Amino acid sequence: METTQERPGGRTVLTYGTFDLFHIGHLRLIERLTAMGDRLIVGVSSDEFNAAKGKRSVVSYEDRAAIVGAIRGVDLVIPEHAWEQKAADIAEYGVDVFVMGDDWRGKFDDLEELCEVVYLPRTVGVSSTEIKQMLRALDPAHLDELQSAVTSLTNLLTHYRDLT
Ligand code: C2G
Repeated sequence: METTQERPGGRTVLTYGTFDLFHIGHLRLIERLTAMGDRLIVGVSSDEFNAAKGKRSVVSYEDRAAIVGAIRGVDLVIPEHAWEQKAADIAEYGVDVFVMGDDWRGKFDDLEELCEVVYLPRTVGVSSTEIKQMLRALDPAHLDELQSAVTSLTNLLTHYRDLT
């Protein structure tokens, strides 16, 4: 991975994200980004900025940044501290194309004055939120709730069957 001093020629691509509980949707996006240029810069949301986004990530910024930085084709990881830093990052790193998943479609069109803006289709069926929900369902405390609900339903069905 390069340091901020190296400025190779070619087309520079930029994206941002939380990348919590890194999953195939994140990987498919980054793979497509690496095919769009010669240098890929990924802004990873800091824990504090996540809180501002109303998100509490499971994995720390340091670990999320390390995971993203280890992916083949990611040349530089920078911290994302605020919504407003994109224009300055685009200027500082000579970004040619800014790319986000299409759940953000239209949200960053103002950056079209500075560089190309592209929204790519999200990978359907996976998200950090869904993974968290699945993990919660496996939580023993939650399983007790489910068990008592199943018992009540079974008793109700048995009672109903006795009545008919
Ligand atoms: N993504 C995707 N497919 C999924 C899930 C996410 O393509 N199944 C994309 C999103 O569209 C986004 C990137 O992966 O472009 C990172 O997603 P998140 O980690 O959820 O980041 P987000 O909360 O969207 O933060 O300033 C921009 C924000 O930091 C983006």
